[in-house]
Amino acid sequence: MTTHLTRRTMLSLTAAAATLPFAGRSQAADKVTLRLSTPASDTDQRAVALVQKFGPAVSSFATFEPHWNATLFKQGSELEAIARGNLEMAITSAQELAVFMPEFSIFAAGYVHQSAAHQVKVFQDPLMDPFKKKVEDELGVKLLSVMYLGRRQLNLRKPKSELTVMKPEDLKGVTLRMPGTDAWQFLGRALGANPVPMAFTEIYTGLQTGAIDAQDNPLPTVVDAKFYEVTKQVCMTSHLVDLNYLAMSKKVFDKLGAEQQAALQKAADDTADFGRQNQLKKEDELVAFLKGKGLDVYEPDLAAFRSHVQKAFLSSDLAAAWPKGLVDKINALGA
Ligand code: KDO
Repeated sequence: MTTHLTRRTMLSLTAAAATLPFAGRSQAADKVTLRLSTPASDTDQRAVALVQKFGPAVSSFATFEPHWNATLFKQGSELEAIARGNLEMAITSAQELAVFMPEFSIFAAGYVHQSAAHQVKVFQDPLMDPFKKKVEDELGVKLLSVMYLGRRQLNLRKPKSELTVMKPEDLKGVTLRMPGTDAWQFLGRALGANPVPMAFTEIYTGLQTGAIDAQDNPLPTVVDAKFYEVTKQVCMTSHLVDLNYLAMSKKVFDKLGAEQQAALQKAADDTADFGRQNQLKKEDELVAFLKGKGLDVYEPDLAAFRSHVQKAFLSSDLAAAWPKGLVDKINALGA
């Protein structure tokens, strides 16, 4: 599932897409069809928010057609699909964008974002403008809103009695599934584990068969994807306050009238807000749920994880691509 496209290929793809006829608009109803592809399931809070808020809010001029569980495009190939003119919308990530624009890895680095509110402040701050512009210019993708995925935690097959994870050293030799891009794999190594790439839709079976020892995701995902059925513990590292971006083809967006564009932007922001509130509530409630299912849920030595992960990122090749002074600017927007 690793994306092999280079930035140069992307530039030629967007140029080719610009010459295609406008494929998304159905002539009969004169409504634009907005197909969204994501690995998320239909019960994920981002999906619920999109169906309840986004679809209805744009229905006077657009038909929103979501495809869940990576059934339309596989995880990690959505940006390419939009750039080629084959898809209108996706839920993408900083890690996926970093494949094409390495500086995006700053938003994928462990212990950088501090909270859901901090993510919103960063996304709305002028510091994001050059990032957003580059994505539009080079991929033909418009980042509409920032969606809250949640605090990522370590979720392991072995019970705590067999493996207690207090420090990064305790993860030595643990095969940790991470999504397939470099920024993700780096995070897995920075945590002290042995990361392996695997698509989201394969995690459950990977845990069930023992192909992997662990996976990381926020608690709502652990529950939504039923990973608790095939794991025995959650170590609450909160190593990444994870975000996704609601993304759209810029070409499709630009074809809309000014009022429609404003309505669509508001719909995206309302959707992200609604999903964020629901996700935060779930994160709070689900510790009890998971304990009720028999899992050990506990906090490790957070200071040890934070310093290990931060040190790894700051001295990495990834950080070499970060604009100078940006970490300080991001920190200044935090609590
Ligand atoms: C995952 O593959 O672990 C991940 O959580 C990565 C996110 O960026 C996002 O793609 C998410 O999966 C999917 O939306 C499924 O929840």
